[in-house]
Amino acid sequence: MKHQFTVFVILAGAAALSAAMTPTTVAAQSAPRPQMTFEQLDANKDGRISVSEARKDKIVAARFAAADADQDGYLDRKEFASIGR
Ligand SMILES: [Ca+2]
Ligand SMILES: [Ca+2]
Repeated sequence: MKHQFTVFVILAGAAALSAAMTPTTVAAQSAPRPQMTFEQLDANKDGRISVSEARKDKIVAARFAAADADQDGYLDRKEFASIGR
C-alpha cells in the first residue's frame, strides 16, 4: 500500500512537472526568428538597429521592445541575437 502511494505521488509529480514545462518548451521552439540578418537591418552601419531600421523585419519590429534589454532604443548584436530564442 505504501509502495502504491509512492508511485502515485511520483506520477502526479511528473504530470504536474510536464504540464508546467510544456508551454515554455513549445514557446521556445516556435519562437519566430528574424528573417533578416543584423547586417541587412543595420542600414547605416552604426553597429546597432534602431526602431526604424527594425521595421524592415516584422518579427524584429514586433519583438523590439522585449529584445532591447538595456532599453536604449537600439538593438545591439547581443540583443538582436536574443530574438527567436
Ligand atoms: Ca543602425
Ligand atoms: Ca539596447
